[in-house]
Amino acid sequence: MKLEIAVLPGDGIGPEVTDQAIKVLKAIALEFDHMFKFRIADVGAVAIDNYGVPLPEQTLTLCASSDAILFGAIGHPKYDNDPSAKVRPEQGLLKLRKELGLFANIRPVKAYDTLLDKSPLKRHIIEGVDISIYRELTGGIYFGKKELSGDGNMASDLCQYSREEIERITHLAFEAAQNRRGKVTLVDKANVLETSRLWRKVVTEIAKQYSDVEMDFLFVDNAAMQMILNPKQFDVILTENLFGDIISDEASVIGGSIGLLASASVGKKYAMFEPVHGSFPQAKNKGIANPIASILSAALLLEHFELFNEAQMIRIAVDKSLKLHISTPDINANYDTISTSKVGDFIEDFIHN
Ligand code: GGG
Repeated sequence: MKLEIAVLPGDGIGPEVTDQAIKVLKAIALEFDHMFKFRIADVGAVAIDNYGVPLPEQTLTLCASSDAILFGAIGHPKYDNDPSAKVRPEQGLLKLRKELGLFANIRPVKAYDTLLDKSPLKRHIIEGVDISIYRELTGGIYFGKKELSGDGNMASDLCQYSREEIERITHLAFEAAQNRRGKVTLVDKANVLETSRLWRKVVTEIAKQYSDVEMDFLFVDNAAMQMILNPKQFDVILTENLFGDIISDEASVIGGSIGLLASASVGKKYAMFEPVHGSFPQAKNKGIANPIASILSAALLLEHFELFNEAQMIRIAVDKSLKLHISTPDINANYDTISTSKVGDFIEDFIHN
């Protein structure tokens, strides 16, 4: 297969983890006789430095003319503590999702057998956990009108959802559940929020078309607690933008590190693959960033193009690396530390052998 992949490494540890994913994809291309072409562009703080905007026109054009996008991470501390900053790295990612219509962010969460004792949660609670989170990505409070009063003492962010925005991701979530354990949990705050009540109404209607899928609802505060108390009850979690962002970071504790959590963002036409983690600036260029989330995002990219054997090869290599403690310090505290690129080298070698 021939694939043109736009690569947006971004900021902080983004470039170093993305390098490892590219290394692994190149190994897959060689072993399985594919042709992957990588074209790199700026996004985030690095794009602001180079072009004055977080998503330059040429980056967007490149993404729109590629088969898929491999994204690293964005964010820079100099913007975090500056409330007056007019441009921010994160705007690049949000604009990219909106412009390309990437409305569903799929975040698989699983407990790795070899890391069961790494999680602060008890082994019997997390053993066997396998959740797929469907986070709505182009609506809600992230994209509603934002206002700050003239005196700077009042601010608002509008949370808005349309029926159509809810419907399209709901169908994806139910289709996913049909191929999994047949359950969708809608996470909302319908006792308080009007948008959540619309979500419940629309999801309940759509659920009738999927009689083989069980559906339940949880308020987000309860869902946050259930994720720690009894995560095995979840199969597919369907939720809006902000709740999905928070719940999935919480769920990463089950796997043992957010450095293991990959994601796919899909729309009607485009697809982007990125680690769930951010730019982790403190770790930049120290060789301590975990590349597995980025490498597993590459596996999701392959699955998107139905290259299942290739993706499976990456997953087996990742499992093996974890089993042998070929891991970065976030999950390897009791063993010798392995650098970001050494983890990538191990997975690359495994694929070649
Ligand atoms: N790789 C994910 C990343 O860079 N996240 C940084 C961020 O600001 N994300 C906002 C969001 O996911 O909503």
